[in-house]
Order: sequence, then C-alpha cells, then structure tokens
Amino acid sequence: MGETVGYEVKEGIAVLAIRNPPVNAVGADVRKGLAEGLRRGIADPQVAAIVILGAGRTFPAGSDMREFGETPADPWLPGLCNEIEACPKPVVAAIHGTALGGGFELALSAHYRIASERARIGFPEVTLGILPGAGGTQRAPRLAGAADSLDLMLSGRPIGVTRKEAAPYIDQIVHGDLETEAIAFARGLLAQGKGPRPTRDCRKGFDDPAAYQRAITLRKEVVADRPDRAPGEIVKCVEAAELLSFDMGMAFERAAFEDCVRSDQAASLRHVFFAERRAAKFPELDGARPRRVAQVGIVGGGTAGRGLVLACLEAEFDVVLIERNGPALRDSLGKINAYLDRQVAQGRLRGQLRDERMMRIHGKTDFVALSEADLVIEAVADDLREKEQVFYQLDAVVPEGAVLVTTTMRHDVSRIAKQTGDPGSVLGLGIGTPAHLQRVAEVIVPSEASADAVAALVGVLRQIRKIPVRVGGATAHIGRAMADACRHAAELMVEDGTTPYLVDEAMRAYGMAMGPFERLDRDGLREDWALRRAMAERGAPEGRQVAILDRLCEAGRFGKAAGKGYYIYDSESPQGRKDPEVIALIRAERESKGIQAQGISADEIQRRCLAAMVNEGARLLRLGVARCPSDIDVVMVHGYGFPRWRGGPMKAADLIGPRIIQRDIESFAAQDGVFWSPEPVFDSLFKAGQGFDALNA
Ligand code: 3H9
Repeated sequence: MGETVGYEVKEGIAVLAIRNPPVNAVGADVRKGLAEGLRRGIADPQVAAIVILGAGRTFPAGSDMREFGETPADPWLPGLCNEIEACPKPVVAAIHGTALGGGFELALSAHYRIASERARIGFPEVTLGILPGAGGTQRAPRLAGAADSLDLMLSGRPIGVTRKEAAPYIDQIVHGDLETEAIAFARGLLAQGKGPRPTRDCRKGFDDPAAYQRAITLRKEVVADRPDRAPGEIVKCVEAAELLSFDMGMAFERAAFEDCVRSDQAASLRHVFFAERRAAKFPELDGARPRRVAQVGIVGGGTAGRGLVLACLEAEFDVVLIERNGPALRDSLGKINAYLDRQVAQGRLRGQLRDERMMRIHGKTDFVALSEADLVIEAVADDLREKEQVFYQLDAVVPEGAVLVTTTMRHDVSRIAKQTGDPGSVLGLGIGTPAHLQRVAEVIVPSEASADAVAALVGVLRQIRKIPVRVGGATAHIGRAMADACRHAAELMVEDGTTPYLVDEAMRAYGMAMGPFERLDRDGLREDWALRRAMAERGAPEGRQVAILDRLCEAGRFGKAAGKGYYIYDSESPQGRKDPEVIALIRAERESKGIQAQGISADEIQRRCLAAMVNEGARLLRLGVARCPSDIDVVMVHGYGFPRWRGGPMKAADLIGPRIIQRDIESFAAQDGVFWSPEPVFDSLFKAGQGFDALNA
C-alpha cells in the first residue's frame, strides 16, 4: 500500500488515515492507497466497518490540482468514490479541517459522515473554472436538494458543519478526539445493525420535485450572464441528477467536467491560485529573523491611512494613529468610528468587537506616541518634501529596529530612507484604497533593505489578509506601470480615431472591471497632469505624446471628484455619462495635429491594450521590478480588475502565444515606434519554444 494512506485495525474497525501534507490533496498515491486499504478492509474478516480520515490538519481539501491537464493515473477519483460507495461494509468519513472539492466528494461517497465542530465543507471547484467531477453534482442534491447544494457549488464558499445548510450531509458533530469518536460511531452503527447506506440510493433531496425544478430555473437565470462556463454546467449537472439514473448522471457530470477542466478558463484560474501562493514566497523570508510586530503606527488619517487602520484593527494589532492636529485627528477617528458603526448596523460586526477595536486605536498628534511602535506606515499626501519630513521625525522617535514604510506611489523610497539613520529598515508599500478592502499589496524592496524588515512587513500584510507581491528597486510599482502602459495605448487610439467611451466599453467586454478612462476619472487627472508638466519641463519626452488629458484638465475636468473628466457625473448619472464636449475637444486636438480619424474595432482595442500591458510586464521583468510573470498577474487580477478567469495579462499572453503578441506590438509601431517596441524576452522565449510561464519556476 502507498505510504500516503495508513491502515490500522482498531476494535474491529479499519482506519484509513490519509497522510499527504499540507492539505491531504487527493493525488494518485492517495487514491491508490485508499483503494488498496478499502480492498484490504473488505477482505479482512476481522474488520466490520471502515473509517476514512485525514491525518494532520485536515480531511482532504480537494483533488491534487497539479495533476489537472494530465491524464489521471488509475484509479480515478470518480471510480474510487463508486468503489467506496459499493463497499459491503459500512464506511464512515470522519471530517476535520476543510473537506473541499474532491475531498468532500470522497466523504459523500462514504455511507456516513461525522465531523468535528469546527470543520468546514464545500465545493470550491467553480473558482477554478471546473465543477465537482467525482459525483459531487449527483450525490449532494440527493442529500440536500437542488437549492442548497447549488448554492454551495455556485458560490464556491465553504460552510461550517454546524450551519443548518450543512445538516443534510453530516450525521453527527463530535467534540472529542476524532478518530476515537469515529471508531465509537462505527461500532454504534454495527450495534444497531446498520449497514452500508449508499448515497446514490438516497431520494430525500428529490422529495419536492417542483421546488427542485424551481431552484434549477432560478439558478439558470442567475448564471446566464456569467462569463465563466462552469456555473452553467454545474446547474445542468444538478438538473441531470434528478432527471437521469445515477450512472447516467455520473457520465453526464464526467463529460461536463472534462470539457471544463481542459478549458483556457480553468487553466487561467488554476494559474491564479498557484500564483497567489507563489507571490507570498519572498526570497528574504528564508532565514530572516523579523521583529515581532505588536503595535503598528499609521501616520496620516486620510482615506489611505484610515483603511490601513481598519485592516490592522481587524487583525488585532494595537494602532497609534498620528494626525497633524486635533481637528484632523477627531475627523479621522470619527470616520473610523462611523464605519465600524455601519458594520454593526449591517450585522457584519458584533458591537463588542467594535468597542474593542476602538479601544485599540490611540489617536495622537505628537510623533512621540510612536516610541513603542514596531512598524510605522506613513500615509500622508504623495509629496516628496512632506514624506521626507515625516521620516526625519520618525527617525527621532521610533525604537531601534522598527520598520518604516512609505506609501509613495511616485517617489524614490531610497531617497526617503536617507532621512533616517537606518535606511535598511525602510520599505515602500503600494496598496489601493480603501486599504482594508484590497487583497493585494505591493512591497517595494530597495536594494539596501534588510531581509528582517521585509519579513516583518510581509508578516503584517499576511496577518491583515493581503497577498504581498515583491517589487524590486526603489521607485516602481507593478500595477501603476501596467495601468500607465494600457492607458497610453488607449490614448493613442483615441487620438487616432476612437473615443474613450468605446475603449472603456471594449475593455469591459474583455472582462476588465473598468476601462482605462473610467479608472483615470476615478483616480483623478490632476496628479497625472502635474507629472506630465514636470516631465515636459525636464525636456521633451521620447515618443508620441497625447495631450487630450491636458486639454481636459485645462478645461477644469479633473475627474469624478470634480464632477467631470472624461465622463460627466451628477445626481442623474452618478456612475458617469458620455459627454459630447469631450468628443468635440478630442476632435479639435486631432485636427490641430492633422490626424484623419479612423475607426478601431473592439477586438483591436482589446488587442492593443493587452499587448501594451504584456510588453510593459516584460519590461518590468527585465528591470527586476517584478520577480516573475505570475506576480504581475496577481497584481493585475486583484488590484486592477483584470478578469481572474483570464489569469492576468501574462497568462493571457501565453494562451494567445507570446509570438503573436510580439507581432501585434511590431504591427502597432507605426503609431509610436518608441512605445511599441517589443521587449527582447519575446525573442528568447520564441527561440526556447517557451511561454512566460517558464519564467515562473
Ligand atoms: C477538485 O477537487 C476537483 C474534483 O471535484 C474532481 C476531481 C475529478 N491541490 O492555500 P494554502 C497547496 S478541485 C494541490 O497556502 P491555507 C498550496 O498550493 C480542488 N495543491 O494553505 C500550498 O502549496 P505551497 C478543490 C494544493 O491553510 C499548500 O497546499 N479544492 C491544493 O491558507 C498550502 O495551501 C480547492 O479548491 C490542491 N487542491 O489554505 C481547495 N490545495 O505550500 C484549494 C492547496 O507549495 N485549497 N494546495 O505553496 C485551498 O482553498 C486552501 O489551500 C485551503 C488551506 C483552504 C485548503
């Protein structure tokens, strides 16, 4: 028997313990070990029942995703589940931790299920572009009906076993040692003369056919507009569970699973799953001895600072918030309090937790209050002088070895660090607003940064539930650079003949959360305008410059906060509406440059924006700003609304073919030869017959 599944007989019960850390994923060895253990238990006259459990921290959290895309080795999970279900001796699944996906399906094929009270169950497959493929869509509705089982499969969110929706799946919640309880449960079954109870024979979930059909019809409508394919397939499989025999339903599920698992969407979603975990593995973490962070200081109580305060409070840090004066501090604390009050009113937070959180904020106007802070994040306006001043003051008060973090988006972190006596402890942080709702955080690591400082910041970010992404160098941000590249490609197209509205529409149709011009309006145009003017003062920038944004700013159109930018925002259209004045302004700009407008199709708009991002991504890799292509994907998916099911721009490039993207870039060169110049990595990937994924190793 494979070492990954232990076999022991205790009190006449065979205990099959799955040992495949960290999450007991059901890979080929586990399947083989389980099949062998099952057969041994069936053959052993001393064994009256069989218990399946997970050793270590969890019952299997799913099939081993690394095997997807390859031909699975025998036995396949669906076949193994059928074999378990057909076992002539009762089989009990004893669940703890997270029984997810294929792990949960394994449990559903057992005849009985017991669970530790903190265990969670669920079907996360939909988040991976697939569906439960080992009988989950056939067995779950037999136990729980269509509505609840579909909610589990379509949301992908695990639920606690003590929830009422989990009750149909679980025979008993246990509180003591799981193995002891499982053996006692199995012995109890035998004492009561209870034998195998195949889930395939259960009809409870079909008790009310009209309700079943209503649930199907409703979910079909809900998933109709989703861009991913798996949800629709899931609903069809659950419908088939009631209409077809169990074996035909299983065949139906298999065919749908095979279609989905081979799709680009599934490959992209798997890529993002592993990319998120790869991103968090900073080289600095090996051997680092980070400072333990108990108290976090935040300097600046504006939108950015307040979001950071809320995130730190949620993770149970003590927080010292520094504001410039009393009224500003009161305003900031008042807004934090009001936010927490709203959370309580909406039932998202218990009142007692709100009170505890407010007790853990210490609002001050004097930097001396930071004398015990282990890590301080500066979140004042992005003005170099102001930031330097803050760091100069911080240096005088924080304890030795404290980590200092700047949130600058544009300035050199190393230059800011020079204001302190310990530049190795200074790092940059790029995080969207509001910070407590963001998933990704860019950690800017200047060359002089110490590994301990990096490890301390990464530790805090993980505690506040962010995915940290490493950014090498002192001045760059991955997301910002990628968004700027997409924006420049979009501006060139607008000057050449299309409109900002068509560009935004095309990019939303591609799956982006918002188009480049909607984003500009949301973020405000003022800063970009100032930056462009500053650059122009230093000398004419290389390449073709588009001045439409400047013309908008000259007309007082600074973006959403100003009520108008590329769009108009008012009470009638708070999300913004098209403005003929902007079209006229663009036309005038074109005429002044003698450009003949030419229409650009939605497909071409999407190709150009993607190519611009991919080329910029390749540049960031060459400069060592991004560590690997998948880090860029994580930033773009979580921070910039790139569709997760497309895997991020670098994955999307691999699916299209980097050579094709390179050709596109070359063909766009007539518009701006400086900008549209392919990075050298395209040639090296082509020669090696590789995609960007090869650089993720
Ligand atoms: C499925 O089951 C299909 C079936 O229906 C049909 C089959 C026919 N495979 O997240 P963590 C690795 S689809 C391979 O950091 P946590 C992960 O990469 C699957 N590897 O821990 C990481 O590796 P590393 C349905 C996996 O405590 C390590 O384990 N199941 C898998 O924060 C630790 O992971 C899911 O979608 C896997 N299935 O969270 C559940 N899962 O250390 C996916 C994890 O090298 N998993 N790894 O970076 C999760 O949601 C979380 O891992 C879990 C633990 C909540 C379990």
